[in-house]
Amino acid sequence: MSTTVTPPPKKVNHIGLEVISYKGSKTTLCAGCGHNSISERMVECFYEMGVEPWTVAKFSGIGCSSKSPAYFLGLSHGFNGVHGRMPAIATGALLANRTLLGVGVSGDGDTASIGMGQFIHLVRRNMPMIYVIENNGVYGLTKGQFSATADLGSKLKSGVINDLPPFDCCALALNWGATFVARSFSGDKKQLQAILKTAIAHHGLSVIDVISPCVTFNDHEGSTKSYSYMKDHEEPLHELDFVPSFQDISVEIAEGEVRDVRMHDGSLLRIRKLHRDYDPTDRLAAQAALEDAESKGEVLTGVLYVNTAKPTFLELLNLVDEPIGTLPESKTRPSKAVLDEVMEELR
Ligand SMILES: Cc1ncc(C[n+]2csc(CCOP(=O)(O)OP(=O)(O)O)c2C)c(N)n1
Ligand code: SF4
Ligand SMILES: [Mg+2]
Repeated sequence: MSTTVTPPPKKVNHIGLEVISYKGSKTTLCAGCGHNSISERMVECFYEMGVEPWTVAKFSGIGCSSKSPAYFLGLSHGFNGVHGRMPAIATGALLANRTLLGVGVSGDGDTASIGMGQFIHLVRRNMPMIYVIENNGVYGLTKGQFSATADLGSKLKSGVINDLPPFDCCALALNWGATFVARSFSGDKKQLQAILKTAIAHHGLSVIDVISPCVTFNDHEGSTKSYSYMKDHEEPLHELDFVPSFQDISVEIAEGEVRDVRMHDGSLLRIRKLHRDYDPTDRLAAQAALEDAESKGEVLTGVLYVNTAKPTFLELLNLVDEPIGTLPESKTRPSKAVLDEVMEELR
């Protein structure tokens, strides 16, 4: 007698997609590279948030980090640009189609060395997109030279000491008006998940600096971007949880235990205090906290700053709701009569 075995039901998210719909190609990065963990978090977070992958556009520059968008969201749009020029490409694409959810992945070299000018203008504009910096303190792809985020006194494998002070991309982003600024560690799964999900819900630019060790060129003693350095020096500001808008939020919480920040789509960033009082809506306090941590050699992680009120670049430009890339010529080009009138006025 034959029995029919019913396969177990497939696990899907709230829009009915399996996790495989959020995966990308197999990674070609080194085993143990922090960037691979960040790609895994991307897959999990977009799946759990139920984002339609075809509404996402991934952008990157050049570097091991910039290769990583190939390893998640294989059904999304993607553009791998020139080194340090990803912000201009992302800005153009998102202006042409404002309905896309932009996800930029950059490196510390791509952002803070060659791409600094582009990065700072993206921040100034509050371009609505997620901007992840996979920060390992070196140019991994070109064999481990110091980048502009390498800490003063940090040592290369060859023994060379870095004698220049670092740029802190979070401090720069805070200074120039970013509306969501966070720092995390590729080895801190829970924190990075909550930060990425909040960034998906955020209405504005989210700058996320993730310390992401390069196991091949910058994971030795004397490096300040290694796994062991981060284990000893990471100082989480708070414990984070993200409650999406489609989930029941009626969990019993004792008064004073957590602070909720309501995001644009109604979801909540739930912040549980650790050792200190920290208000992530106070920009000056965030800057002071970063400076204090730097003077103590600590790496402060968590949501440093969030501002849900500032208009985005798309709002400032007063763009039409429809993607301008799909408008017919009759709507985007003045008629011959209008052009003739303009010419007449200039006579
Ligand atoms: C215009 C230009 N200048 C220099 C290079 C060489 N180059 C390729 S990747 C890279 C640095 C990558 O470092 P980072 O952005 O930190 O990425 P990682 O590989 O560390 O993830 C450099 C200098 C290039 N490809 N293009
Ligand atoms: S060289 Fe470094 S940054 Fe590049 S893939 Fe290998 S571990 Fe990652
Ligand atoms: Mg790097």
